Amino acid sequence: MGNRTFTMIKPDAVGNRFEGAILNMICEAGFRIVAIKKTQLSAAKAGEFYAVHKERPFYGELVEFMSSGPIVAAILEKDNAVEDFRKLIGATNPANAEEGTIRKKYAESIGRNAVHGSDSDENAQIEGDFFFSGLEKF
Ligand code: 3AN
Repeated sequence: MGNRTFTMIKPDAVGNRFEGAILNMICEAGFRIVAIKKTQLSAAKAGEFYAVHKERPFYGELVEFMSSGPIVAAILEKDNAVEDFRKLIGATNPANAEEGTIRKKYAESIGRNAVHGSDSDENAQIEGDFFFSGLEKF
């Protein structure tokens, strides 16, 4: 069980000004912010981040959306971080997300689903390193 995960508040949620409310839910759920930044991905960088989904039919749409506006990237710390964070964000499709989850509250659709959460300890490490240097983690 790892104690870190990686998240992005996606362009839909940033555009809708839900950053503060989402960060508040994350902190209230017991996660500590290890690193955080607001940035905008180029299409090339978004493509690199989501390279594992290259063969999926929605890859082009995903890359276009994720580079369409600013995002907030963060590394979060808590016991059992990856699993607990995925519970907090809810199902990929907000229509299937449980009450009280971030996606239920703030996501618009399966593509514009407000937040990203790593799906394994290994990916949490890779994704955190994609955005943050050692000097940016506290
Ligand atoms: P999750 O983010 O819940 O781990 P994945 O890994 O299946 O979900 O998908 C990665 C991202 O791709 C999702 N966050 C979502 O934004 C997007 N996505 C997944 N399925 C679809 C779909 N059918 N249509 C459009 N975008 C999708």
